[in-house]
Amino acid sequence: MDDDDDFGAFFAAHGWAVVQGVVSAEGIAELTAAFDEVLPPSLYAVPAPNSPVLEVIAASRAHAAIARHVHYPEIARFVARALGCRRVQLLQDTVLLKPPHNGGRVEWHQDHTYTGFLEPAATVSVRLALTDDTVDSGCMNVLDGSHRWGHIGETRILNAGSVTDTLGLLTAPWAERARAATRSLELRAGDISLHHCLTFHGSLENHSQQPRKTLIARLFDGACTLIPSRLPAALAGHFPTNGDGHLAQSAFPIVFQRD
Ligand SMILES: O=C(O)CCC(=O)C(=O)O
Repeated sequence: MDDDDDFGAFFAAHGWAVVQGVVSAEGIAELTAAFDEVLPPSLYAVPAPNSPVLEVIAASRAHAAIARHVHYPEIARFVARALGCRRVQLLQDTVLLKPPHNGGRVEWHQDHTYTGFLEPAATVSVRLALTDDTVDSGCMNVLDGSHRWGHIGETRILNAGSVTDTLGLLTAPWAERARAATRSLELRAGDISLHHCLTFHGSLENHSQQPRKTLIARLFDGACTLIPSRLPAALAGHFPTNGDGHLAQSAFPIVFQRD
């Protein structure tokens, strides 16, 4: 087995993975400066207990450092290794801030609820920690192996104002299984975590005095096809396809391709 096989086998079994020390301290400083332009510290300078999580989508369009990171082939290569696929395309990037003083709970969900316009379910989120993520600062929790439980609930594509709890839809024996499968993904700044779009995940409040800053790239297997009927009709124009139903690279760039 080579490294790719080991990593792919771990991800296939667990539905998540952590890789330490992917981005250097200099890289984190540069990305944090860009992050702070998108979500300025003045937004959370005055303690406001129980504030919601703050998210901005597509910050890469205006910030070169963020664009470089989310288009970096070495990041996408982790996704190719995780999924065992040949081509990886960028779906979206998000900056996420969990405010200090008990802010920013994210309910349990599967990303496929929001990205289920692509089939098969082969989208992976790569989260880069810009600050240390600890249990105290509300690090992300996953349910180990839950990517093999299927998709629970309805898809809510581009029409959901907030992430809602779908773990609560599970019946009692599954809820017990969920408790036993919970893992907390603590990260140091510069580490990444990856999770499959069917892996249940969420995070609790940030009880620390510092913000938790995360940069997320959502990437997908270029072999996925678009299911147009799952998109709101008014937004279909934002999802151009090639003649064969794959999302066009003009809008969703190929960021990694095996020879
Ligand atoms: O970082 C978190 O706490 C939650 C992130 C999340 O829900 C996601 O990446 O889909």
